[in-house]
Amino acid sequence: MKKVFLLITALVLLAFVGSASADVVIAFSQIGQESDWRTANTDDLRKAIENHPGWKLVYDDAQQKQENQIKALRNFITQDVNYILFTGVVSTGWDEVLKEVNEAGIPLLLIDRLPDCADRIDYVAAFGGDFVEEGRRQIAWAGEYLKSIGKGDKDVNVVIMEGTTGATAQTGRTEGNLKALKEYPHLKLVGQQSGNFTRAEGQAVMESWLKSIPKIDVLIAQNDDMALGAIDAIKAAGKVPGKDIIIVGCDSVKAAFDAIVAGDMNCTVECTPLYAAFVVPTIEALERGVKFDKSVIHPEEGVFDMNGGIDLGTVKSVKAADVIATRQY
Ligand code: GYE
Repeated sequence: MKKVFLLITALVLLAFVGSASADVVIAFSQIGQESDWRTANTDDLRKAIENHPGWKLVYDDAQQKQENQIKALRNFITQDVNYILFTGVVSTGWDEVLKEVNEAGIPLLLIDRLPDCADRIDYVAAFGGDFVEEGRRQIAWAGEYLKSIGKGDKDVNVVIMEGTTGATAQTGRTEGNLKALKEYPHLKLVGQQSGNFTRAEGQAVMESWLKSIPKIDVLIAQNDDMALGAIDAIKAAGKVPGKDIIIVGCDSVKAAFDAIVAGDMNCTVECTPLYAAFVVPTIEALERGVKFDKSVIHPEEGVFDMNGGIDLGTVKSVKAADVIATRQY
């Protein structure tokens, strides 16, 4: 009798372990924690996956190092996870490891920064910002805003603070920035340097520019964190951010909205980090057997500023103060 009881207990335990390990395991190779955008992106995906019944998250923070991401991806393969979410710190150097993911037959979802090998590998779908368009919008906003205040025919000095060198978000935004500058010949480029997408480096780069460039009228920062760091540097130099220097950021994080409402910053071009709304239904569909065909999806995004109403062709700016209460990140 005792033996039968033990056997039944063992079988029940086995069944339990079996069903627990039948979780859908989703592994996420994240770049690091360089910005408010990144934190919002991690939190959004983490919450959605961890709260989903039957799903389990395996998370890896690569601390901005490509070699850490390569290691993490190989660990995911060894663990035989069910899905991999991937965004690369830089755009090049992923061919080999992503082909290994393909060979292991693990469905790959590309998010945020697309690797340059995207055409040569298999993936389910790609979700991320249209970085070239974001860069175009930054310059177009500055050009159109200056026109709207009657300064469209005056030469102004522009500096571009770039993101992490080689990141798709940096190469794309720079391409958009530089192309759009040709449409606004009165915007003169007088400085171009990386602030690595962080607040601290944004502050340091602005400090050095303020010492070395005699006159700066417009700062284009490829993310809001760098713009916020630059604002600190501008204040410390005794200048008035948002007035002496027009500041255009990117991402549209809460702190940028606060800075715009406070009058320290003029505009932020949106790049949403909220990918769970795409990732969750896609994995649910894959689980139901739906097939995907390497589609690239850019979310619809806005532009937010002090007064609203600046027409950028593809989008019109919205007054930040009017929508600040509805923002999720
Ligand atoms: O703009 C920046 C972050 O890849 C879109 O990375 C992302 C960028 C974002 O660090 O704030």
